[in-house]
Amino acid sequence: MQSELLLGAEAVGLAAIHAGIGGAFSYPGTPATEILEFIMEHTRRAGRVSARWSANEKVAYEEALGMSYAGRRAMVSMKHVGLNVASDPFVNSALTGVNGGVVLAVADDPGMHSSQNEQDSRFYGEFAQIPVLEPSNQQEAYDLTREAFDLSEKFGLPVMVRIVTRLAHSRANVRVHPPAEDAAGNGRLPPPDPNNWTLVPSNARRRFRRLLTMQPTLREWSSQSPHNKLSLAGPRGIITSGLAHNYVGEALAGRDDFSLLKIVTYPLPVDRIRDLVNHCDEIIIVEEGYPFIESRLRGVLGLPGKVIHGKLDGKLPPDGELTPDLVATALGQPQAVPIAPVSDLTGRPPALCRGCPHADTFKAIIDATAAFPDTILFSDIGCYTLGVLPPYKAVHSCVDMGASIAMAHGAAQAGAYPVLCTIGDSTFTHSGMTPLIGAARYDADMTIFLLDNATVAMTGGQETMVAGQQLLDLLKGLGVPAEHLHVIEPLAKNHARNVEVITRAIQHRGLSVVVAQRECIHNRRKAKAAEPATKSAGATCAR
Ligand SMILES: Cc1ncc(C[n+]2csc(CCOP(=O)(O)OP(=O)(O)O)c2C)c(N)n1
Ligand code: SF4
Repeated sequence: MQSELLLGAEAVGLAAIHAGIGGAFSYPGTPATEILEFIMEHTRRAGRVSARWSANEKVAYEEALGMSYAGRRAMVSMKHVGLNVASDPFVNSALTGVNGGVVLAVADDPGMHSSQNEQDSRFYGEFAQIPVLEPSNQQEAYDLTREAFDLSEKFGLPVMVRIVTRLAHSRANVRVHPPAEDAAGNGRLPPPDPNNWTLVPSNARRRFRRLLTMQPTLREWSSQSPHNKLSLAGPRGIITSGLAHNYVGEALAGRDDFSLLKIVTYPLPVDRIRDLVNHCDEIIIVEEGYPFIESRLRGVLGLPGKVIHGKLDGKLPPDGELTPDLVATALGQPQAVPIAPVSDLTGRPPALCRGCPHADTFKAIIDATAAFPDTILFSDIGCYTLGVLPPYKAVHSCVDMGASIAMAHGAAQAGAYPVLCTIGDSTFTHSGMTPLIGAARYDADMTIFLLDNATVAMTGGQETMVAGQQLLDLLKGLGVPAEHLHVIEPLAKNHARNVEVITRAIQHRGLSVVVAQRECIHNRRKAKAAEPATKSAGATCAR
């Protein structure tokens, strides 16, 4: 058996390849990005796996579902908030069911290292009523992802694999198994009855009843799963899952007086939980994310005669990531001996890179709006969100991808003036185009800044869907009048002209769009470094 040193995210990607997928679909988002990047890198020459970025997570999910319908296995991966975007096809796919196995790998971000919230995807799994697997280490990330494809085909349902940042982004040796026998195509299963996939009410009711009648089977599978490990010892019990299992193991090193249940499968393995609860007087639940297991264990009325601890009674903090020390303290164990810091560098706030095109755009916006003290600037998610920080302090909102245009339209309808918004090229094609259609249709009194740096910079420089002239054509096609579509090149030498163009756009009492076109400097460097050696003078990319 071979062994490979893999990130948790890479272990998920490799397992999908070894399970014989026909395709992998995703939209970039930390900490899930490396799943598709790994699959792209490792299947580039194989040819039989289609691995490419999608326009957004909903599209990625639907592409995976289409591949499944056509009889091939499909992997779809995203960060947790991406599942909000993909939730419509995700929830409905539990009714349609799947043909080729569909595995959804979701990476949650407790502690919000690079996210706007720390929602827990297990709730989505329960909401859709599908099986969820939660690995606690890189080996399990590999093993469970492979198994998830078999489960998906066995139950005819999508299966979710939930990982978290610290697992996705840490490495360990993983023993890998030979690729599935039929990995060269994984057959092409015959298409299902099209009525199953066509959710008109008569079919949808039938398919929803199928999903409901499957629930006892799923609960039975979960209760019988050998992945959920129960060891009964003393009257103090611990229920743990995912990454938190490692912290419990570390805290208990050398102690065997606690009873312990490790949960890996959802719906919750009720029989195993009952065994532990019957055996123990006091139970602490240690889980990464929201108190999902804990809230279900407590129910509405609690468990009479049992003492339950966790995030809901303050034994563990309700927000942020768990740490080995937090868990040790909650279990009444000594904390680990502190490791001396390797340096005394203090933390630094993030900032736009020196030479970033967004910096020049913000400088021009700030000077152009100096005469308008009531300016509101809605922003979006990307490197340009850093315009909220000094020295710019120009950004007044950042809610979710694509929100800037719709929020600006709402504010314009409230009579606010001037209303501005900034959105990057990738965020625009992710979910900014639809609100623009409405703003153009009603000639909303607002100015949109489309920051075209020709890449998805914030997540590491993935390729963008549309940039340059194509983006300008797209804007016109969506209804932006040519006379109010302006292009600027954000460079210091153009500052005066750019301020003048922006001022004109703001003074126009209707919709204006200013496209700031200049490539991200890291993208430029990457492109230069990729040029033949004789031509290249550039440094390697810093990110
Ligand atoms: C729903 C969702 N998906 C993915 C992400 C991760 N993400 C943050 S910003 C961003 C795109 C940024 O690209 P762009 O809008 O072109 O701006 P740039 O960073 O290039 O300036 C992505 C994919 C997210 N925050 N939310
Ligand atoms: S990565 Fe590119 S877009 Fe992002 S801050 Fe740096 S230069 Fe600007």
